[in-house]
Amino acid sequence: MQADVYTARGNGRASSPSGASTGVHEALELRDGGKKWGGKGVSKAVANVNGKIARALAGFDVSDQQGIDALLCGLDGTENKSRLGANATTAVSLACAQCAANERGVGLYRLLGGKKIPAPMLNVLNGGKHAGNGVSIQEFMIFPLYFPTFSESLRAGSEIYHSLRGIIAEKYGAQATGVGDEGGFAPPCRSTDDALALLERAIGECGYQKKVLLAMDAAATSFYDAKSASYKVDGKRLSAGELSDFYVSLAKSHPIISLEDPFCEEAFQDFAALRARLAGRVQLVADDLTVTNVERLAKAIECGSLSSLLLKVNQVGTLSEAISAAVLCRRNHLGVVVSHRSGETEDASIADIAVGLGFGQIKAGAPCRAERTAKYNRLLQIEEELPSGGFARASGIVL
Ligand code: 2PG
Ligand code: MG
Repeated sequence: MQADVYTARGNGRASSPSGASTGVHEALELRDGGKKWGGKGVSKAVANVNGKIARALAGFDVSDQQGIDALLCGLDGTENKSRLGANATTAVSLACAQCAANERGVGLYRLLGGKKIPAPMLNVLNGGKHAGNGVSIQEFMIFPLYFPTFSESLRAGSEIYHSLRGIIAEKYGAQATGVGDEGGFAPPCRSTDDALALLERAIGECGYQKKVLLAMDAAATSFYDAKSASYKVDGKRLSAGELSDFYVSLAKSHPIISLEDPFCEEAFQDFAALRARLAGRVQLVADDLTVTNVERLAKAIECGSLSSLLLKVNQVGTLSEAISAAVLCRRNHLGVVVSHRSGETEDASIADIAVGLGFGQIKAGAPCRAERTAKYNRLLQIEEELPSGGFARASGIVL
């Protein structure tokens, strides 16, 4: 949902996205329920923006982001934004940030202080809840890391994406080249190995073997069975230990440099054990485990569960709270991957946030569909504005 903020000197617009594989600990996205829009309407959240929130914010200094976000949290008064809706608070919080940038005549990334353009993780093959192809792992990404500029890394990503399309058409037929939620293809691969092999072949055909690595988001909560405490992957039931062995063997046979949510959203210790096994080789990213929430992140840090945090503003509901999570990561020498959602909008604020925070990594889907390309196009625009380019390459990855 979208919010607009107006002041005497400027205006700002932002939208809150939505996720298909949401973590149970995320802030609540307020939907209307009932029959209209299949229950997915947001008229209650819109009424909260136009009513309570608008009244409370009238006359507030839009450049005081922390003050605005504290006010939104106070007004909501719940642990998980369930009164106002995190969709309402996220849209307003980001619209205020955009308005403050607009008042000063600069891009939001400048207001956030950074100038490092992130390396993109492009999700080119979709599975799990983002596709209907029977593939357990949710995201297979290409990570063009070793290029001198962002635009060159994006070009490589785009070339590989189109080469992958040809390979899939040849192997599974043209009908298998439809795309999933994040713009990646969704072919009926028989195994995780098969999917990774397709990506490697596409990278090889484009001649980028040494410059483009692989990343995966397992989103393992979606294939975890709590009753039997096991995971169903590639048609097999695996214990956490067996799943850990599976990831270690995948990392041996494929050039995987980043792995997100390898276990379910409560498995702090399993994350930590795998992180130790893959130390120095693979970045372990926490998403559903930590949900951009400082308390859960602190617990994950204490357990040693992650090397980088996946940061999504709408998981927590305000920009300031998301920034607090990023600050905690910086203090603990952890990385941050700024991320889109599977249900995105044309809003490109995450591109500015990624540059502004300066951790050097963004995950924004395939180079396909306008809600994904909006983020990449914004990064290209920022690259033109930054004289030195400021591209992060592989520097933001924490292994
Ligand atoms: C994820 C996200 C984005 P969703 O799991 O990392 O790729 O998916 O928005 O469905 O939670
Ligand atoms: Mg994820």
